[in-house]
Amino acid sequence: MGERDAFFSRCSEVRGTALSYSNPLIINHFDCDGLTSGAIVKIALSEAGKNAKMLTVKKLDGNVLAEAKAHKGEVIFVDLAGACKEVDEIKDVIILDHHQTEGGKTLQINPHLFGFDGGDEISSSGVAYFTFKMRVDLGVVGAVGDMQYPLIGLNREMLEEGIASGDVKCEQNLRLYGRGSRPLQQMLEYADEPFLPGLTGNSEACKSFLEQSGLGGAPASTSFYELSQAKQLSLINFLVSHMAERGHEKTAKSLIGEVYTFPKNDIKTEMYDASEFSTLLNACGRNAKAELGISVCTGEFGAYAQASSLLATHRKNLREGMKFLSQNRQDFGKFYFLDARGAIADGIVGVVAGMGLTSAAKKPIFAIATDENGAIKVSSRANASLVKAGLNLGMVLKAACEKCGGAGGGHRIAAGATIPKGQLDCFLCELNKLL
Ligand SMILES: [Mn+2]
Repeated sequence: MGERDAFFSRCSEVRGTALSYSNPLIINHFDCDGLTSGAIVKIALSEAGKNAKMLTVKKLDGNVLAEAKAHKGEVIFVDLAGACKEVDEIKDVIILDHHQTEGGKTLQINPHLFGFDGGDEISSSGVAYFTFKMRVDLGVVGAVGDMQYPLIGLNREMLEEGIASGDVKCEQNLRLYGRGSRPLQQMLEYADEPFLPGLTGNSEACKSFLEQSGLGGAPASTSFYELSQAKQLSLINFLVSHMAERGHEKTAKSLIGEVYTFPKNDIKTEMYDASEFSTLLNACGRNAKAELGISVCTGEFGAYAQASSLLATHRKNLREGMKFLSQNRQDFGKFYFLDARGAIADGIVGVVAGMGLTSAAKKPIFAIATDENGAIKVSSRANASLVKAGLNLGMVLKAACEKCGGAGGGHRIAAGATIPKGQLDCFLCELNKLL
């Protein structure tokens, strides 16, 4: 158990400092957790009458640090910078983060500094929620987007506050993508997390499956969430036995779990459901439309429609990426390797790598793509059992980069790095030594 009181008192110290700024610049990370936490800070400041500038970035590199310094103070780093020593050189700066850190001179609110695990107990969105006590929906979405599932620890505390205020609902339900935002048939046909044997990609099979489960009469546009509870249950039962009959009991079980929804948001949109909301925001960030993601969070008119069409394209890219992975993944003994340069965009290669690593995998995966500067972007993913056995991908990437002239780090279960174009062999050798 971490030091709760100290954590919450640091939250209020950070809030006080943030609200004292007159011309703040928010620099936040571009993934779902970074967008939601950045949006919470932005909304909190705007409610206090301050119009903060926002800079959403893929990573904290020299250019971003230079911009931070050029702003002459009042910089708020969100979901990054926790372990960056150079930040101490900027004056008037605060950090809200959850990545592994030892802390520094800068005022920082980070679960790791208070004995909490920022890998699975709370993410930046939760840190931002507890700092400003608003938009608990965004708090939950960021945690889910950072793969902190199910919600435990401080995340659980945030969830319970959301349930108490009527902003969040938590129940055991179907965990298939599109349960709010897609018609039933599409939900089954396009299912890719996980694939549904005999259904995914086969529209005729999905249609007759729905007829057999007694849902053939429902209007074609009906989503899972619009069904009565009894019909939801019967569809789940049919789906589970369909999978079990085909020898996929384990996958069938993974279809059911805790689901977090937001009754105050529109049931027909991704924003009704934490997991779908997070996918929507990731699609914005990973397709160079981070600002759009922020606008969706702040509820700007028209933003949702744009984001939702972007998501359709994003999912098509992911399906193609998965296909590439299934045909090109190599087994390097201690790890899997995917050279996706020229095939998968650097913004989504990590997502693809994660989707391609099952919970039963015995080794991590490292995937590479080319970034906008021509350097090699590395994304690595592990699973819970590998982490439990002691694997720390953040440390592995950091160490490998020290030898090969790159920069990397992150979490135990997911981490990233950028290395110079000519250093791939060196990097792979280091991985082989470190793992
Ligand atoms: Mn994060």
